[in-house]
Amino acid sequence: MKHLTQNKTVIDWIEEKIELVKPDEVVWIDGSEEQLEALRKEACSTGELEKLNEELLPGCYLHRTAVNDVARVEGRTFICTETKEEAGPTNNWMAPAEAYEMLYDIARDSYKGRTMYVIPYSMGPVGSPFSKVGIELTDSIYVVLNMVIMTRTGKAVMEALGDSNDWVRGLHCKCDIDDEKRYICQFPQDNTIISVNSGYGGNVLLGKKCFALRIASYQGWKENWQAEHMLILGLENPQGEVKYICAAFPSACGKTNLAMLIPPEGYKAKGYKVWCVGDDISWIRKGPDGRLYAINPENGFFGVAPGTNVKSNPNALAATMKNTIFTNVAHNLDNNTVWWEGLDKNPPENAIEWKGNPWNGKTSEEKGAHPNSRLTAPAVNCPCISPEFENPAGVPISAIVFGGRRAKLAPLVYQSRDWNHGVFVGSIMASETTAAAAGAVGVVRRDPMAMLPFCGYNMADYWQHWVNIGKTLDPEKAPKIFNVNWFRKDDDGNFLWPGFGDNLRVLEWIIKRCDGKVDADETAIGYVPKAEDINLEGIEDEVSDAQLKEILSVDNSLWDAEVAGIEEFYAKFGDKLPATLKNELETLKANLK
Ligand code: OXD
Ligand code: MN
Repeated sequence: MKHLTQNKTVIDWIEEKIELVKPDEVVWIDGSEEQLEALRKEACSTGELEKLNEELLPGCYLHRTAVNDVARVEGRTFICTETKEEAGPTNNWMAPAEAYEMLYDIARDSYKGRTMYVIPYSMGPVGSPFSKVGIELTDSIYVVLNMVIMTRTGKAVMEALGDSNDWVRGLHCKCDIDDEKRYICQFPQDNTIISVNSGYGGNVLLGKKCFALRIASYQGWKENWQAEHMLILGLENPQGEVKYICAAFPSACGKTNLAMLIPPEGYKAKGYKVWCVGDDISWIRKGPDGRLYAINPENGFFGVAPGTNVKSNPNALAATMKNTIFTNVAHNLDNNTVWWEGLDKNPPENAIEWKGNPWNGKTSEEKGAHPNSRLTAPAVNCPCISPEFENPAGVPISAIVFGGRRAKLAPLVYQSRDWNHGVFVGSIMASETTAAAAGAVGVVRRDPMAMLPFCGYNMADYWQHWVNIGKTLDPEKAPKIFNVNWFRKDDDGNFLWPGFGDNLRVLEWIIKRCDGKVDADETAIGYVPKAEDINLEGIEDEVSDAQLKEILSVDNSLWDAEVAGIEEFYAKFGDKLPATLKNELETLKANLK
C-alpha cells in the first residue's frame, strides 16, 4: 500500500498494526475536502451519521453512540508505566507488557471486513514549537470526522513531522463496543495510546484527553513544559489591551461558558470583550521574554449540549450552526434539526430521542438528549474566537485561575501569596458533586488542578513539576495564581452570585491584582478582595452589599475541617508529597489558629 510519508518509524508501526487487526482496506486521511465528503456520504449510507437540514444547519450531522457507551470511563482508563509508583495512587495502573498482551488479544483481527483509517494530526498549529504530532488508526468514520474538526489533520502534518520519531501512536478499535472489554490505555513511556470497545468521544478522539492531557502531561514533565486541563481566554479592556487567563475547573463548573463569556451590558458599552483561545486544554511553556505562554492544542470544541442556549452561551450555540457533529441529542423530525434539554422551552413533539426511539418532548418523562450529549464544532465558527488562536507562539499568561463548586467554603475569589502557595491552592482543588452526575449530591471530590482523571504520571511528581517550573520564573513575570468559586450558597440553598457574564467582574479584579492596581485583605487562605473593589454596577438588585460581604468571607472553622480532608488526600502520596506542599499546609494550619 502507499503511505503518505517516507518516515520509517511511522510505516513500520502501521504495518505492524495492519498485521494485528487485519483491515480489508487502509485509507490515509489526507485532509482533502473531497475525501471527507465521500466519507460523510458513506457514513450516511450506513446510518452511522444522519445529515441534518442543509438550510438551517449546513454541513451538520447527527450521530448516536451505543447506549452503553456515552461517557468517558475512568474506571477502565489505565496509565501503563513500568512501575505502579510512576502512575501514582490516583491512576489505575497496569504493567505495559501485560496491557499490550491483553489489548492485542482484544484487537486481533478486529478490523476484518472494515477499513483502517490512518489519521495524521497535529495538536497545536502545524509546525509551532509547542505542537506535537499524533497518528490515530481507527475503524470509525465518526472518529475521522470528529478528529478532522478537533485537530489539524492531513498531509501538512506528515510534512512537518519529516522523519522524526517524536509522534504519538494511537490505535482505536471499536470491536463490539463491549463495555466489559472496554479499555483506554496510555503508555506514556512509549508515546502510545490504545483504546478498544468504545465509540464515544473522550475515549476515542485520542488527540484530546488521552494525548493532549495524559501523554502530554508526561512529555511536559520530561521536556520542561506543562499540559493542563485549562481554558484560555483573553480579556480586552476599553483601551484595547488584552490580558490572558488560563483557568482549570472540574466538570460541571461552566468552563466552556467562562471561555466564551459575554460581558454584562455596562462592560460591553465601555468596550470590554472576551476572546476565547481555548475551552479545555492548555499547553504552556516559557517564552523568550521569560513569561509563560500558552496555546490551545485543539482545533474545535467538544462541548456538552444540554444547558447550552442563547442565554448561557450564545457563542457556543452560534459555533454549532454549521459544519458541526451532534452526538446523542434529540432529532427533531419536523424540520430535521436537533434539540436538547435546556436549549429552549419548546421541545419538539415529533422527534427521536438519543437512544433512537420515537419521542414527544411535550409529554415524555424521558430525556430527549443524553445528559452528556455533545457538539463537535470547529473553533473558527466561534464568534469570539481569539485573533491569536493560530499564533504559533501562543499567548502570554497573566493569571492562572483554579476553581470548584463549594457551597460554603471558598470565597468568590482569592489570590495566592506566591507561586508555591498557588500550587498548593491548585493541589487542594475540590468540587461538590451535583445532581448531573451519578452518586450522592454534595459530596466533596478532590480534583487537583482538575487533572485527577488526566494526569499521565504520579500526581506528586506532577506537583513537584509545578514547583520546579515556578523556580525557573522571575516572580515579577510569573502568572499570579487565583481561586474562584461561583457557587457559594446562602443557608437556604440559594446561589449568592449570579455567575455567567457577571463573572467578568471577578476577572476584572484578577487583572487589576496582576497589574498591581488594587489592594486586598490578607486572610488565612490568601488575599481576598475588599468589597468595594468588586464592581456591582448594574446588579445592585441581585447582589446586596451584605451578600457580597458574605461571598467574600472566609470561615476559619470550615477551613479547619477542610484541612482534615486535605491531610487525608495528601496521605495517599506518602513520602512523595513535595515538601513545598507539606510546608504550605503547615502554614495554612498556623494561619487558621
Ligand atoms: C471534558 C471533560 O469532556 O473534562 O472536557 O470531561
Ligand atoms: Mn475537559
